[in-house]
Amino acid sequence: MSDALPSPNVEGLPAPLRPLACNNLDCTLASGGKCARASEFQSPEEECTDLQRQSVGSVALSPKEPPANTAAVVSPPSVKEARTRWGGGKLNSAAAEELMRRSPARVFAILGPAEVGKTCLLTSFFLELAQGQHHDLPYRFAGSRSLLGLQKLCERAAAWGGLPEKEIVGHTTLNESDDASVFFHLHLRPKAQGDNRILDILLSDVPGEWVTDLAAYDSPENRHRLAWLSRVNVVMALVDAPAVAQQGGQRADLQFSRVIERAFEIARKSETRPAVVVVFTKIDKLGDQLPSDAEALQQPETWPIFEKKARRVLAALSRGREQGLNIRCFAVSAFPTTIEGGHPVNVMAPFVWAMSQADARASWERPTPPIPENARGFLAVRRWSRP
Ligand SMILES: Nc1nc2c(ncn2[C@@H]2O[C@H](COP(=O)(O)OP(=O)(O)O)[C@@H](O)[C@H]2O)c(=O)[nH]1
Ligand SMILES: [Mg+2]
Repeated sequence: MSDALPSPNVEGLPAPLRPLACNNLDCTLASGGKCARASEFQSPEEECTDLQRQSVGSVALSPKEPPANTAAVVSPPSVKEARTRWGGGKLNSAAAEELMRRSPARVFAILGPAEVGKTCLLTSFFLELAQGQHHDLPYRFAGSRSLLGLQKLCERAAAWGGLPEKEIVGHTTLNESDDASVFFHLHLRPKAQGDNRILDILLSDVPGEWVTDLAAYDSPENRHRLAWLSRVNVVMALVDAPAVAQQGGQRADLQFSRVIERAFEIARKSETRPAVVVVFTKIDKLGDQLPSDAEALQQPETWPIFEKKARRVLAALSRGREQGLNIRCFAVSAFPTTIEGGHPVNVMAPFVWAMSQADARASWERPTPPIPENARGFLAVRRWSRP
C-alpha cells in the first residue's frame, strides 16, 4: 500500500496559513516535532529566522540575509512523511531513522509472508487503542505522525462486508518510486502517575514478498531496504494458524518455520537484544479445535491440531528457547468478523508484553555504603567538644 500524500496546495492560502517548513535540517517543528534551536527562543514560530511559511515555488535562502518569516522555503531533502502537522501517511526509512536519532523510539518489526495478516493485526491494534480499549496496555494513545495512513486502513476495514474471499485492508505493495514508506507511527503515553514521557513507537508494515525473500536468502537488496532490522526492539513473527493446521499444511509449516528462524537470527545478532513475539493469526477459523483454556492458547506446543501439522514451526520455537531467546507466543484474531459484527480476540496481548520488554527500565538499588564500626555520627563530629 502506498500512502504518499499529494503535495499540499499552498497557492490559495494566505501566507500566515501556509504550512511551516524549516531549512535547518535538524528541525522537526514543522512536522510536529521540536525546534532545533528551541533553547534560543521563547517562541520559535515567531522568532526563528530558519522557520518560514511555505510559498509557491522554492527560493534559495542566503545565510547572510535572514529572510522574513513569510519567505520561501527549502524543504528537507529525503525525509518524506507527514506534510501536515496532524499526521500523514506511512513514514519512510529516512523519516524513521531521523526519528530514531532524536528519540529512543521503540521499533517493532512485524514479519510474515503475504496474507498472514500483518496489516490486519496493526489495523485491529490501532482500532482498539484509538477507541480506548487498552485492556492491560499501560499506555494511552497520544497521537500519530501517520494518522492518515492508519485512518485509510480503518476506513477500508470498516467497508469490509465479512466475505472471506474479499480483502480486509488491501494488499501491501510499494511502487518503485516509493522510498520504502513502511512505518506506522504512534505516540504512547504511560498511564503511570508521574510518568510524563511520550514514547515514539514505529511499527513496520512491509510487503510480505520482502519477508519471504528475507526468510529464503539474505539478498543485498533486502539487506539494504531492511537495514533498520538491526536496531529493532521487538521482532514479531506471524504464523497463519489455519494455513498450517489445514490438510496439506506442510508447505505452510515450512514457510512459517523459516520466517521464525530468521526472526530468531535477527534477535540473536542484534545488539539491542529484541524481544521475540510469535503470533498465531486468524484463530477464529480454527473454532473449537483450539484449547479453551486461556493459558494453553498461548502455548501452541500443547495444541492437539499442531501436534502433527506444525512440526517445523514447533521445532523452530523450541530451538529458539534453547538458545535463550526472550520468546512469547500469542494466538489472536484481528478480524473474526466485520467491525460492527464482533470484537477482535487477544489482539492487544502481544503488544502489552512486547511493550513491557521494550520499555523495561532497569531498577537501580539504592546504594547503602557500609557504616564502619565505631564510626562517629555527623552530629557527634560537629559537637567535637562532647564526643
Ligand atoms: N478469518 C480471518 N481472516 C483474516 C484475519 N486477519 C486477516 N485475515 C485474512 O487475511 C487476509 C490478508 O491479511 P493482511 O493483513 O492483508 O495480510 P498481510 O499481507 O500479511 O498484510 C485478509 O484480507 C483476510 O482475508 C483474521 O483475524 N481472521
Ligand atoms: Mg499487508
